[in-house]
Amino acid sequence: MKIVYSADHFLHHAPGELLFGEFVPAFEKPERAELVLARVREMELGEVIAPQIFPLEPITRVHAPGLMELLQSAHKEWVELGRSGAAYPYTWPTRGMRMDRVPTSLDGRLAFYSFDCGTALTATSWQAIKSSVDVALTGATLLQGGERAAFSLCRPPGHHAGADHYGGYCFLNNAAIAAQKLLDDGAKRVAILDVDYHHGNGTQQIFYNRDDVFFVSLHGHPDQEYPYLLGFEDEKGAGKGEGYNLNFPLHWGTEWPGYEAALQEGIKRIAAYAPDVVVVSLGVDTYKDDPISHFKLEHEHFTRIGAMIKALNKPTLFVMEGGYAVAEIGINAVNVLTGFKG
Ligand code: Q9C
Ligand code: ZN
Repeated sequence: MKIVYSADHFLHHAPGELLFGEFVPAFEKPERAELVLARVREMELGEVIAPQIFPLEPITRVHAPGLMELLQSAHKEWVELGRSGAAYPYTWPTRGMRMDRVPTSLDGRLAFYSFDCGTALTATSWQAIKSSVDVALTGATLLQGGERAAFSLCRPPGHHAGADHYGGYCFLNNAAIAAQKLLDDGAKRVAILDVDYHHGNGTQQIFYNRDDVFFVSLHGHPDQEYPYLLGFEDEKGAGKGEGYNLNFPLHWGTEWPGYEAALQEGIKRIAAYAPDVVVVSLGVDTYKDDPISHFKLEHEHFTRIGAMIKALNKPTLFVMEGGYAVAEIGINAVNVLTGFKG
């Protein structure tokens, strides 16, 4: 399969994140994509191509203009305020606060459009964010050109970004934008299978009221795990979208048998949906040694995940999401893809 990659991802390198009371180096760092790329080459997975450059229009199909504008201008405004370092929010809206008007100040807009303190904007982040979307959209184009599968080596990741909010190291939802583009260009139904360790809250929110995207996510139980406020089993979609959202919250310590059973059920439900295309939000932070996660998958299980997805026999776009056991991220991500190739 072809791999879409851009070195533009280096332009997003956060200085760090506030985690459990300490400012720590960013887990989501450039080395991640480089090690996946190195493993792709080592395993001769396929030709590595550069993304096409798309207009902003496919992004506006998914995201609010105010969010897009903030991601582009936040750091410049930050510097104009005399500040150094990267732009972070430091307050968030809560019940009873005004959500019917967008603040005009920079700090107000950072608060309004974000949901955590781990997702920094630097002077050049926007170029990497936009390029990551182009990597995903180019992968979608490959499927439209008749390829059975493609791997969009996106960085920064996307699945925590909703229509009008960013967080969880994610700014724009690469997988959702690619899925929407496939629909806009003629697909009738797209299934998104999210195997990242964290709940794909952004993707769920974007498609929650719709029946043309079936979202299935396996993730750390929100009773225990980030993002804590979404990803429960009883979130099944709303309105026309009722029945088209499926969450498998799994507890800390989940090992392959429990994971496999949930994945098998999710895949069965996707097959019943009969999608034209499958988009996989491919996070490998389910790995046993991931520094911020609590599942117990081993290298060989990623190969099994790929083989199970292959059994759907659908055109499949893999979009890179999380995975922070950096030394092993290449093995785990590429195992899914070689498992898929069979
Ligand atoms: N409990 C992705 O994998 N911080 N994002 C968690 C540790 C946020 C992960 C803190 C994790 C976001 C794309
Ligand atoms: Zn994750």
